[in-house]
Amino acid sequence: MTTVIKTLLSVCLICSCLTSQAVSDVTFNKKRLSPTLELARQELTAPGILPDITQIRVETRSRPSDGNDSYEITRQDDRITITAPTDLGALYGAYHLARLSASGAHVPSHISESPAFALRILNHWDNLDGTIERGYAGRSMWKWDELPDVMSPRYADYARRNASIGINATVLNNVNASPLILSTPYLHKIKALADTFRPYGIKVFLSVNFATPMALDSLPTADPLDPAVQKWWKRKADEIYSLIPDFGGFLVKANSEGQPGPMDFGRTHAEGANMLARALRPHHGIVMWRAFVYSPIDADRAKQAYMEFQPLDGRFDPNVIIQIKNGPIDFQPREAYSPLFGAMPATPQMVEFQVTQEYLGHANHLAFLAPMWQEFFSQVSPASLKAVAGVANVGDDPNMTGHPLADANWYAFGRLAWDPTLTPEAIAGEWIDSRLIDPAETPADIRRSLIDMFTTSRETVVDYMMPLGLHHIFAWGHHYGPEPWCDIEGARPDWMPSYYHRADKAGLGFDRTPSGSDAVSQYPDSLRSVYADISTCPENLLLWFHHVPWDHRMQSGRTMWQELCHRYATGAARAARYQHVWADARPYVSPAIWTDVNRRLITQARDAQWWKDACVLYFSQFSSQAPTPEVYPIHHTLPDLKHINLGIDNYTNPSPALLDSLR
Ligand code: GCW
Repeated sequence: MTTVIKTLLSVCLICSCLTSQAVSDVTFNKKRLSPTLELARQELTAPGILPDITQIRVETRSRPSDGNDSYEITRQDDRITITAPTDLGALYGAYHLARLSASGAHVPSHISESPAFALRILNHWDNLDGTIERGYAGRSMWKWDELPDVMSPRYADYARRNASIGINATVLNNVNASPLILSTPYLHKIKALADTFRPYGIKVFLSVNFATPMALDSLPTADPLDPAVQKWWKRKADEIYSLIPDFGGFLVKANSEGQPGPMDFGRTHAEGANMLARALRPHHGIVMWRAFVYSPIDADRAKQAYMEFQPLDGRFDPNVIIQIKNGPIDFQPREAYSPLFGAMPATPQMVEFQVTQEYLGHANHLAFLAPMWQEFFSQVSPASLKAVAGVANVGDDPNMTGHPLADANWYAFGRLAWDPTLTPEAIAGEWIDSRLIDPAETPADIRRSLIDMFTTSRETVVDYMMPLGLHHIFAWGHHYGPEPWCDIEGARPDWMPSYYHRADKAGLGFDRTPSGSDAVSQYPDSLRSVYADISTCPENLLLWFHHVPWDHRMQSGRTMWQELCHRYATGAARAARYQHVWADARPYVSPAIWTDVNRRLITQARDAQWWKDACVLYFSQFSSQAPTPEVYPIHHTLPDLKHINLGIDNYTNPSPALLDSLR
């Protein structure tokens, strides 16, 4: 396969070798193929797929009671059989073969697959005006002004890309939801999308604004206990299902960051969620109710979701799932897991990951996130969760993800939602082999270095942004550059970096032990004691849980200050080294992708310098110690950095004054 052809892989998953033949004999036990089986047939007869195979037989039993997405693949010599209880299972089997084929891998004699989670869902934060909150890959894919009359072919591409990695649901709009999404004209647009996605096994969900009855139909209240409000939601649910019979349900951000919710009417989250759940229940719909809240009751933001939700355990209807971000604060480069997981045994829970890189360098930095999600699953058992959601990194950019390598995060999300035991190395290898290089033509050491670059990249970002458990020291608003000094008059204290880093002459970090905010007590006993003790707390979370003296001795033998300098220096150095890995890979990657990624890696390395310089210079004012030698060269001065505000807009469109200040 030539590297140029690989360029096309972002829109065409199976295009192996265009000159070779298709599998000549693909047969089905069913006489009439459903749209889903028709898609499977297309995948299995695509040119170049499985050059060693002559025959593929697809056996589906379609017993709806089996209702799962599992499949088996058996191979005997040059013949393959896919067996699945449902048509969708067969399609997943076809995608599995397509994946193996695209990466040139051998088809083993037996494969048996069944997803760990029944619901594997993307959350789009797309607004109806075409913008995407925290989106870095262009504008929204959904062309609301054209729908339902004009159907972009990209809708089917999108569905295929999801289905090919096992994603089976999507929330189309931002959790900061416009009430208009539930208006009848919009429902017709959504129906058109749902019809396109259905053969791919993708169910549509919507984010809803809790006050929609007031905004759309002038009801005087949205009180969940008011019968007129309940009736309004029931009617709305009936209307939705009359158009989209397999509609999935609602995602709700309530009483958070200005969004309306049941608490505006003196009701609880449970009362609000149950009211919506009862409207959906006759249609088998569900409510995903987010636990991302800021409660006024406690100073430590890391404790708030737990304090607000844990007491409601057992009060939610069975078709409500509480959707919890992986960490207790907000998608930071590294967080401890949210203690709400496992703390509500009588309530279904699901995790929300962020695939879009709001806090990890947007579409400029390479940060392969499988290691982060794997870390989460090593702490929270997948078996304790009902579902997995990922905030999408998808937009209308030609490659859909902005950074060409960010497609690997979309891919990794789908693969881990299917099988959370997959290792980051395995996922990176699959993606690199099938979408970036031709493994047969790429030297093993180059392939290995690419996999290493992927699997170390998240830790690299942690090191140059927020090592040792530091968190939320981002620049105001855009969350791109560093601004540990940020101080906005009148803003919420828990949006200020100093709230989190707490730097002073004594040390650095947030004391969450019993002598501090006591957030450690929200964890199970076994962990509480580990986290609460500075000598047993994992060092990668040290400043998350402790206010640590500058001269505290670390495992490396360095003091905390020296270790901090060391992490910033190694993070920045590693980011710079990725350019060499990429340079070596140049002959094996398509020129367009190579050039694009190269440009972004240069930006990333420069940003890593900014982070290192800003944080080390800023914190040295408190440590009263000079940066260690490995931090040098230091390229900027603190006054310059403060003056610049390191915003993404400043950075991508630098003003002459900014450029001057950097010279
Ligand atoms: O991560 C923060 C973001 C907001 C987002 C919010 C949330 C959609 O900065 O942009 O709003 O979390 O998850 O609701």
